[in-house]
Amino acid sequence: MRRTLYLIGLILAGTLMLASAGSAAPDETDRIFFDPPTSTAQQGDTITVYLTLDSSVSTIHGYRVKFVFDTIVVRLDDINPTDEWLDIAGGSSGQWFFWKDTIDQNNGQWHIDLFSYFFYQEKHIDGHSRIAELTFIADQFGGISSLEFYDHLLEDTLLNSVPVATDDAMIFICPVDYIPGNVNGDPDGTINITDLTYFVSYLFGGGPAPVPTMAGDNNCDQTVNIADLTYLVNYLFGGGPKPCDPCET
Ligand SMILES: [Ca+2]
Ligand SMILES: [Ca+2]
Repeated sequence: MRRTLYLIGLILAGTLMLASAGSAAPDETDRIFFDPPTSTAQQGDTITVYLTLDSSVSTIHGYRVKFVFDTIVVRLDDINPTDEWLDIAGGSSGQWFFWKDTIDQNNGQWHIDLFSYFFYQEKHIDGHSRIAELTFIADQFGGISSLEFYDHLLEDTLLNSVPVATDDAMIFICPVDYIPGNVNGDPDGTINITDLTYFVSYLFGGGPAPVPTMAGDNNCDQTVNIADLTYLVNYLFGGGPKPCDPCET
């Protein structure tokens, strides 16, 4: 009798373990995405976007992604594995492989093929990990480009495909080439007391207009007036917020 109860207990325990293993899986899907999902830059700026893996369940051997972007809007500067990825791999160059290639350049779009894997090993990546760093140069004033996955693969140690979701990203190049607060339009974009003097002279002394005029719109309400002067004074001397960013309004 005791032996029978013992066997029933074992069967029940096994059933519960199977049930709990089965219930843990459904909503835990690994995800590969670009971080940040949205970038805004001035023309000529360098834009950094991280290829990121959010892994909750997988022990992986490597990844491969193909993505496309608009090369009229942004120019690819470089792609490298992150220190985070190399740390996961084990650091030494004999323990990982990284490869990138431009596989098509049609119609102003570049198609990039990127993959990396660990030699002779698998790694459990638990959580959010930046796996590659992409840098772009913002080329087109006012341009918009998506960073769009069109193929992807996450492999486990047996080279089986692991289910993975992807999220694309967007890059916006600001259509405004002035910096509010840099009222005198100096090339390095500095906002200081010289701008305040210049602005006071314009508003009250018949001096020249801001360069360009909208560089005096410090609160981004599309007009240039004394409220913008108050805003600038508060920024320079009162600990107030920096003049607004017209790319974000
Ligand atoms: Ca200035
Ligand atoms: Ca204003």
